Amino acid sequence: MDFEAVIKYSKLHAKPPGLSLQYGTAGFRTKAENLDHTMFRMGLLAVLRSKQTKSTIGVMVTASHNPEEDNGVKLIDPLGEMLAAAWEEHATRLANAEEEELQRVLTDICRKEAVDLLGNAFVILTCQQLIGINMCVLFVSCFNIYFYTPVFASRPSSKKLSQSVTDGVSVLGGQYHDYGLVTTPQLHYMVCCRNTHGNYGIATVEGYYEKLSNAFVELTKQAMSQRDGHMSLRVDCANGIGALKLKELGRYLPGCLMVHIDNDGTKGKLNHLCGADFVKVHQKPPVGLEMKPGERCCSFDGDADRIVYYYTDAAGHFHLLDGDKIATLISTFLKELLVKAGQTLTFAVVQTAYANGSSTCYLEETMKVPVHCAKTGVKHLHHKAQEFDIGVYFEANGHGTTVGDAISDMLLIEAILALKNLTVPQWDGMYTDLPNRQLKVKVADRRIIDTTDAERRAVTPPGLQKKIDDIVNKFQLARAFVRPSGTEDVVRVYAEADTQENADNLAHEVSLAVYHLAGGVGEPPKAVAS
Ligand code: 16G
Ligand code: MG
Repeated sequence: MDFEAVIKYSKLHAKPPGLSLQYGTAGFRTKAENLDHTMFRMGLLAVLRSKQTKSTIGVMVTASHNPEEDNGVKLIDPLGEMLAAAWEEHATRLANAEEEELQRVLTDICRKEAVDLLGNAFVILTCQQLIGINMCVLFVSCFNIYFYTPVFASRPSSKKLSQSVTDGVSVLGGQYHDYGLVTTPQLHYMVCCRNTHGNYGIATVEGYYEKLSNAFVELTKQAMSQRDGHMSLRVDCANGIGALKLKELGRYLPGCLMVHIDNDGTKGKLNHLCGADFVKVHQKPPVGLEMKPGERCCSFDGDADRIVYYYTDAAGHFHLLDGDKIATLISTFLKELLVKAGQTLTFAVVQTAYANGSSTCYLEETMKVPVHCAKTGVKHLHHKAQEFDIGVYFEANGHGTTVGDAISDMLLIEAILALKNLTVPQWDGMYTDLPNRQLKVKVADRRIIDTTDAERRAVTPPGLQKKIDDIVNKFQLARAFVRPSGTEDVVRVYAEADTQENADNLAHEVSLAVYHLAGGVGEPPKAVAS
């Protein structure tokens, strides 16, 4: 390794002394102004990982659902999965090394991971810059580097930050190639395809559309031929990249599925009052979408790795079908097929603490499907799901399947609805969600909260869990937990109970407990306005 060059370039991306960051649930996220050095160093790390695995590695520069002044970066492993845990630790150490420690930390990583520095590194960089969001995607593999120049520039930080990544890649001898504008899941797909030499699919966006649309057509052709008229779906694309990609996919889909795209980025701001996260957290329809009663609608999030469905009934009531309902639909479908085929494969559903209690109860007691609870974050669910012949995993927020892919999940849901000849209200009627509420609390240092039992119980600060238990005991069918966010500087609170009013009150009381026992800052949390 040419340490002299690394150190010289590193000075151009100098670390703010004393700044400490953590590779969180899905990479680093913080104010863009504090990320330059991290980007450069993740460029270095991606090359090392590529050399070690002799494979393509993805690096994505993204601000995801965080506010506009934030940005972030995550690495994608050879099979399109999230970065291995040991390398997350290397990432944190590398990002936090002061300039004079850089050489030692790099040498240490190479030694621990037996990186062959003489090996090649192939890197592909793409950027996604849409209204209100910029995401840059970098692939590292053992041969080259691909770079994509953004179309719309609205977050000034991303261009510079992606340049910092490529500086890091080049200083260790990587090369560039442009992979174009892609969604996060498409990036994961490409990484997997490249490293499995076409066995998984062709590593192009066309290959992705062909793979998904062929599977959809194959799966549904019989059901579609028996239908009167086409199926139709309204999609809120959160003003993100999903709109563009869904339009492209449309060319590969037969006329039997009509997709109407709303919030396509031409008018609104990314994720602003729309998108899967907004719909799930606020439990109301997005702005910019005119729903007719009974009309089947869904929302993607900004980078198209989450999806939730919903509709309004004749009385105008809004009904949300979140990740739990999606997991239930998919696992019920698969379970029925397994029973029909007389198969004895191991089968389980993986959820997180956010899963609605009714969904867990329905899966376990009615469907007789084993359910496991994992920590928040796709990587945790993914690894648990891999323990079974068939594992279905979804977070309640609509993040599921391989790494979360709103487009492929949408097609799967549409296919199942067609095959089972189900309407959304019928699907919704599988079980009734317990009313729930999510809140966030600002504290001085969210690391004060440590959790156990897949984040369902707080171990620290002392007294907090006891207080939560006491509050929960005052309500019926109640459950609540708190956890430090892995992507935002807040503590998240989840509560569910027999009525919406009780869920709101429970969430508020637990928020106050967090505020008082875990170093809340600012005004105490206010009661939820129903
Ligand atoms: C990230 C995770 C998502 C998780 C969310 C939780 C990935 C690819 N993404 O977006 O799975 O639900 O963080 O955020 O793992 P929080 O820790 O801020 O609640
Ligand atoms: Mg997302």
